[in-house]
Amino acid sequence: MKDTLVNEAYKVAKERYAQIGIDTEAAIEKLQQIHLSLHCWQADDVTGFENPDGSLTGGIQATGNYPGKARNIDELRQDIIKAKSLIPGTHRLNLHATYGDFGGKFVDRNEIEPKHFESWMQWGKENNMKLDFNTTSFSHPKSGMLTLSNPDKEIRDFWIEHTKRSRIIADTMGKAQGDPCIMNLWIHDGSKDQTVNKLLYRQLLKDSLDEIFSQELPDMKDCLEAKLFGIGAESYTVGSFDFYMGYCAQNNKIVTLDTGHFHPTESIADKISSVLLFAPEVMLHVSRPIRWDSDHVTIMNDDVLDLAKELVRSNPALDRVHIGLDYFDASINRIGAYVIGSRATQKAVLQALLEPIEKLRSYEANDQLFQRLALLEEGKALPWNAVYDEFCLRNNVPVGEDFIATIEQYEADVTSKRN
Ligand code: RNT
Ligand code: ZN
Repeated sequence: MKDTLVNEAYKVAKERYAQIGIDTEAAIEKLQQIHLSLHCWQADDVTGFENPDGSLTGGIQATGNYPGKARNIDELRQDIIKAKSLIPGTHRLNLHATYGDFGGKFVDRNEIEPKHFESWMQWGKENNMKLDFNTTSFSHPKSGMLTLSNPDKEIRDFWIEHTKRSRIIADTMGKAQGDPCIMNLWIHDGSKDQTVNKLLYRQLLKDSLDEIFSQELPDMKDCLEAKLFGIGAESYTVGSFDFYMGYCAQNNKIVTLDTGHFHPTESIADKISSVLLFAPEVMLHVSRPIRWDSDHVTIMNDDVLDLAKELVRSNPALDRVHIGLDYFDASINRIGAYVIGSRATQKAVLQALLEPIEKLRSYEANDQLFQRLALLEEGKALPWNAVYDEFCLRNNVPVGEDFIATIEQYEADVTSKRN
């Protein structure tokens, strides 16, 4: 894309927005401050380095076998650096506990330590990426159908130990980067068929969490991710939304909202203004469910746009919401998947930042509802894309579809040679 063309289009867009009282420079500045938490697991289909030959369990699935997935820590890092070079702004990296630098040795989940993530902390510093963290209770012989809610104390204690250690790792990362590491806890605990002792497992999960959180750690923050159902756990999920909403409200923990974890017609956007009244912060897992929690690559669809708009409209929600991505498509170029999803999320946030919210609110307050709807509709076609292009240019990343060629080149030079 010619720089001058981008600049000219931006100049016109800037004036057009000024006509409705919107400062595009302020929107660009704000977007620059939004650091996405990029999920490390798109690069290798949620395999990790604990047992690269193991299969993915816990009711989640990466479908497809597109060639070139990262096979080790160096390849994963190389791919993430490539993806990052095509996404404007500065972003975080979200690691799962199974992505430690285990040096080829088997380290069980109840043995992980900060030293296994030292090279990541170093790498993060060198590459200007702060780290977030996740416990991993799936894809392990002790995963079964119940982990932290297992009536078998030995298994429950194993996962409590894993989670306690994960929090210490997250805290060490937070300290090292001078910014809290956000640690997400998602467990697949549930049941395929009708369950008659639901209360018991939820009581056990609550007790496990209470024990885990009894240790105060200043440099990390906990977030808890609910889910509706998983493959093989269709009838009952211990960690449902009601469960975690209650737990987080009572214990001042961050609520993780994964856009694939609700009934298909439920609006995740509508949850923001409610959840933030009762929980301190929200962590988002922006994903694209198709018919189920399929974890397709995020695109700029109405769901994502609505969500982004709520973040801005529920001001100051943007300051209390962490935006992470969570999808794993193994059927297309994986670096391309990162770039598409990240840029789509940013484009949605930018459009939200460019909304003539004052005017819309005054229409609403005055019961001018035709006017409100008309301005919302007209707003969709305002030249936000020229602002995004300018944002890319200022961040020295390819504008528009130009990143396709860069990824094709990387595929020819690097990923296609892996097998
Ligand atoms: C699963 C959850 C969870 C995982 C990652 C890999 O449904 O969304 O966040 O996708 O932890
Ligand atoms: Zn998720």
